[in-house]
Amino acid sequence: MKLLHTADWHIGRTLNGYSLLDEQKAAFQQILNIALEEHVDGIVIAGDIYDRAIPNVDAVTTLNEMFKEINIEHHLPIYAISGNHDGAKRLNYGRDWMEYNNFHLNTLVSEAFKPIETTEVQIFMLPFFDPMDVRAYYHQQGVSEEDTQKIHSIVDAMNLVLTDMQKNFDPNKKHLLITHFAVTPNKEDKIELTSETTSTVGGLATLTADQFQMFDYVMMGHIHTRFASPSETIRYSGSPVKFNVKEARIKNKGKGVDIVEINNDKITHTFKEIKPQTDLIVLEEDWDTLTDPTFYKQQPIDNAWFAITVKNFDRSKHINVRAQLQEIYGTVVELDYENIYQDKQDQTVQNISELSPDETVDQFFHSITGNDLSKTQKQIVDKIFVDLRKEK
Ligand SMILES: [Mn+2]
Repeated sequence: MKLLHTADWHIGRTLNGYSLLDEQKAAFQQILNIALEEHVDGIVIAGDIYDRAIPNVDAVTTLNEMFKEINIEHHLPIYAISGNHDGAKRLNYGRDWMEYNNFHLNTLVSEAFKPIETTEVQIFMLPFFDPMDVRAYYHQQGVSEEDTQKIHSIVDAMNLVLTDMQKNFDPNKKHLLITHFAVTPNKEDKIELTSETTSTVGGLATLTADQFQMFDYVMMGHIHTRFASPSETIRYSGSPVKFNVKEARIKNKGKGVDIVEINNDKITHTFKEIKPQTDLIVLEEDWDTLTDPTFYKQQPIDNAWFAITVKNFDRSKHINVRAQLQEIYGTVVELDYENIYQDKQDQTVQNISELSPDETVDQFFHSITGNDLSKTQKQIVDKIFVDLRKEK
């Protein structure tokens, strides 16, 4: 059996207000092409399919088209679960109908215990959950409230769920798990998590690789880089698209999907790259360099988004900085300055809560330009604050 493993599509996501939908569509076409070239038996989407619980109309329409292409046009099975960004109940709509076409979608803990069976494998699909969801599930199963109260952390909850899954293991088959959590290599090692949502996992304890050892292979979502995979058999595919500037800073770490091949003797994974349609480039240079044609002509200015930090910048000497940079680079999704007065600023800025509003403006102006407000400028600031107080 051969599966394509992807996760964290976050359809509908924006980057500082810029829609990523076209980028996500381009990535999707590549994912589909890889699936067809590799003749996979299905596509695994390990959670965070949408970016939010109530996605906008464009996002819903786009995802619907994607699923249609995979499942109806190309007859490829889909194995999908919800992540912490998805609205579990909403995404669950239509589940029973889709099942008829090999579109498997689990969004509730209660759906995780019955695997999808082929002649060689059992695929368990465990959506993202909160310890509270697991308490509710076991309470429904007739476990006393006293006992469900003992499920404190995500680790407690996961151990219970995995143990009950294991009861349904067929010893003659390989056991695969699709899930959506932050899992670390072992209790001692802490890896840097790049998902901004890890704090919502709940509980103080962290899930560790050893908890999942009963599975032959685990396909995960939640952390957006495959380099966070805790072991050879517990893998993150990473997101197919770069979602933020922090990710763009990490050079030579392309996005992609995994092709997972399940054979009798072993399970292997092969990374397949997805090329960005519009790349996100981080530049940190002096103003003179940024506006020097010999520099910017080497940049993919027709075909990329830029996050720019202007170094050693004297803002008093320039106006319309963003406009000038956009003239050269096109879309500038993020603009920062490293001020030449930075040191001075550190000395002069006092505890901001001790300053009056006009003093705050005064200090800000000084830290940016190195000058004090003129008499006229002070009058303008005063007038604005007086007007604001009136509005209150
Ligand atoms: Mn995610």
